[in-house]
Amino acid sequence: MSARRARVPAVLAALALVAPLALASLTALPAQAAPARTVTLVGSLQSELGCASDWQPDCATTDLVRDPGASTWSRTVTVPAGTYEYKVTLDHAWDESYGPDGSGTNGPLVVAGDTRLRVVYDEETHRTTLTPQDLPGSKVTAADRSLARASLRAGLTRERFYFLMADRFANGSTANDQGGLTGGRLETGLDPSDKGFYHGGDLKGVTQRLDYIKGLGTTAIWLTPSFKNRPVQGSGANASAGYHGYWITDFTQIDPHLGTNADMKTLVDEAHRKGMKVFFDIITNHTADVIEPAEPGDHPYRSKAEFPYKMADGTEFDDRDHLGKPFPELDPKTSFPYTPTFRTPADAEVKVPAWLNDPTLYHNRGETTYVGENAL
Ligand SMILES: [Ca+2]
Ligand SMILES: [Ca+2]
Repeated sequence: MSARRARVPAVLAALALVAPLALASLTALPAQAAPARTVTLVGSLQSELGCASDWQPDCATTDLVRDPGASTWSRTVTVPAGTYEYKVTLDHAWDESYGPDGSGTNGPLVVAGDTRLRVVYDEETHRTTLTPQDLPGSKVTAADRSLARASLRAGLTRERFYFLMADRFANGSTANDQGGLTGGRLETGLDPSDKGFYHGGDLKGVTQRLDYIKGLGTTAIWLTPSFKNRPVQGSGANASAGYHGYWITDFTQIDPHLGTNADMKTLVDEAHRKGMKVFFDIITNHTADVIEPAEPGDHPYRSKAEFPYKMADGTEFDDRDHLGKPFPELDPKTSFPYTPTFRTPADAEVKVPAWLNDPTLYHNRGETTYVGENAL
């Protein structure tokens, strides 16, 4: 008994020694582990929101407020009509600042009138979202729902597409900007100062930015046509480049300005890995301008009524009578309203696959007027 009693003071003494240290630690720790931070909406909209001027990281008027129990900070602001740029800064200084996509780049904002916006910054992703609060029709009615029907393409009706022109999206490799060609812009097609020419974007750039694309809510990327194009068409003031992908010469390889077939495989694999589909746009109703009429001057459209097709032996025929059946034998010299020729000997073999170089597989009726039988 006496032995047990004797121990008690020793234990108390030990506690007395430890306790002041523990208390000191408890009071000091929160300040070190989670310093009180501030998150501020900054930009050219700050003067409109009550700050002394724009781009003021220390203007507390546009501070966001921490959402309890969440990783987000938020505030609702009313922005008057105008064009603005914005980002968020931390701790009332420029040392750490983030644009809406989590990078350092400012975000654009254009509003046509007083607009109430919910601003939410997430400290885990560093992304900021702006959500309009008073959009008309925000209360969905039964009539609205009846209008929002599923697509007839049932498998795609829930996809959220991001339509993307690789040449204008992100330049992942400057090595391919000229498409492996040499010379000026009329040879290579490259001129980033002209909207009608290649600007340098490529599939590598898309692959590098897949997280950004997915962050927009994308479930499927729709690429503009990506096969190898005739780099430049037209002449003089009408010259422009195939950055859009609609002047295909080779249906078996990616346009060298955009990258390689391997780059496309990588993009598709990486997109799939992130849960996104990739839609590959292929133009099948025309190719690059390679064939031209031998007849000099302009080439207005010549209709089938006035200029019927002719078989190689000269017999007139209507192509509609040969749907699903073998086509009659044709002769490029006699079968068509205009006589198809190639601009250069090289053009006669430029298309891949090779059967596309057969001029009798084209209408050879002159310039389309986009109406009637020649409408695309
Ligand atoms: Ca301003
Ligand atoms: Ca490039």
